[in-house]
Formats: sequence, C-alpha cells, structure tokens
Amino acid sequence: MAQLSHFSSDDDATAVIAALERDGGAIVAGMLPADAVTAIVEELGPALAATASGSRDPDPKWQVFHGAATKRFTGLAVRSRAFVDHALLQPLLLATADALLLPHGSDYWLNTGQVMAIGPGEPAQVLHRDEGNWPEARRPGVELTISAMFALSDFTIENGATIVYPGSHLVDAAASRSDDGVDLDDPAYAVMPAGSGLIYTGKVLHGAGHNASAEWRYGLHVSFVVGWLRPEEASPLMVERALAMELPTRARELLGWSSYYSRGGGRTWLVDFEDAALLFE
Ligand SMILES: O=C(O)CCC(=O)C(=O)O
Repeated sequence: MAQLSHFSSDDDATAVIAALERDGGAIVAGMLPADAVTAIVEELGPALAATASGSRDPDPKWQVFHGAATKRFTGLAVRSRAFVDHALLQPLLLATADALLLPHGSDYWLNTGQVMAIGPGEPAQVLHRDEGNWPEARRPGVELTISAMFALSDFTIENGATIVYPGSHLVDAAASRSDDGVDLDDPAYAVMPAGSGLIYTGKVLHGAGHNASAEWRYGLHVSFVVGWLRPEEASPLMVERALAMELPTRARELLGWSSYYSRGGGRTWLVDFEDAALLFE
C-alpha cells in the first residue's frame, strides 16, 4: 500500500510543502486542537441534522459524485465561528497555500468550506483531481487550488478514509478526471485521528473511500483557489456584510469580501470601482 508522509502541526511548513511537491498530499496530526473539533462539531450539529443525504442536482453525474449516502453543506463561516478561527485560518494550511498558490496569482480565496459526512454503505467516490473544476485554466506546472480534509471523527480504511494516489499530481492527465498513467492498484489512505488533516494539491488523484462500517465518517473540507478564478462555493452570497465586519481581516478577505489585484494587470471584484476593503472603513 502506498504511503503519505506524516507530520505534526508543530513541524516546519517547509517540510510539509516539500512532501506536497513530492507526493501531492501529506497528513498532519493535530491541525485542529481537541476543543476546536468539539466546538466545530457542536456548532455545525444543527446543519448536519437538517441536511439530507444525496444531491438535489438532476444530473446523475453530480448525484454519483456527491454520493447518495453522503451529507454535504457549506456556508460554514455563517454557522461556526470555530470553523473560521481554527479551520479557515489554520496556520499550516495557509502557509502551504501561500507557498503553492501565490506563485500563480497575487492572492487566493476560499474555494469551499464543506462538510463531507459519509454514511454507512456509501461506495467509494469517483476518483478526481480538484483542479478539474476549471478545465479551461488547468495546465502543467500551475497550481490552481489546494485543499485540506480535516477529520472531525477518526478516519479509518473501513469507514471511508480519503484515498490518495501519491505522485499522481505529476501525471499530466489528458482529462481533468482521468487516471492516465496512475497505478490504481496502489493507493494511500488518509487514516488519521480526529483533529488531523490531509493537505493535498489540486493535481492529485483522490476520492472518498468506501464506508463499509456502521458509523459516519465526518470530514471537513477547506480549499483555496487562486483569486483570478471563480470558486466552487459562492461565499459572499452566504456571509453577509455585518458578519464579515466582525471577522478577522484575513478571514473576511478569504471569504470574498476583498478585491483582487492581478500582478501587472487590472483590479477585479471592486465596489464602485474601488477596493472592497473600503466597505469596512
Ligand atoms: O470525502 C473525501 O474523503 C473526499 C471528497 C472529495 O474529494 C470531494 O468530494 O471533492
């Protein structure tokens, strides 16, 4: 079985970044302190209870991708301040995003903060690369997106730990969800206790594992995308200005309440042709 490198949240970010560049993914223990896990689980509890399994999209492709026994919801900054303080602003995740995304854009923003809770019996997810969201933009050597899957419950092979193919980020697959040239018989599994996180690049082939257990596998996904691309989640349509005003400046920027300055190009996401930060003065 292939392996990913393991780190602790106290380790130097440069070692984690080197592992991401080599393998496409790495596991970091203790990314969320135990009390943060407790607070996030408690604050997201009502939304988890209110969310039905499966997709409401009529397209069978998205129903399969979502998973009939999987619960997904976003808008996490609205529902959980602990999510903002501990997951969105997780220092090691931001350090890896700085290292991998800033060479390809002057800033990045939240792609999605998404609960991915996998119910008993759910088959393994379709393997994919997250950069497949943007087929028009993806190209070799350009990192568009970086993700973390935080474990809010223990992840095991039996309950659907994320499957990752180390090295598959270096394969220039012909299509965004292609597995061309990847040895599918040799996966790594993100087996990790609650509070740990799997950090992975947008180029690595991965997917949720089969949940063959009787328990729910509770995952919290946070991903960032370069600021010149449209994110998966429409965060500013969820996070109102009054809430944005209360948040730390970096959280507010990541959630879409900020303008983007292309290097050597124009400014975008403006308000009255001015920087969106002026909304908060
Ligand atoms: O739930 C997981 O382990 C991975 C899910 C995933 O990669 C996705 O839905 O994009």
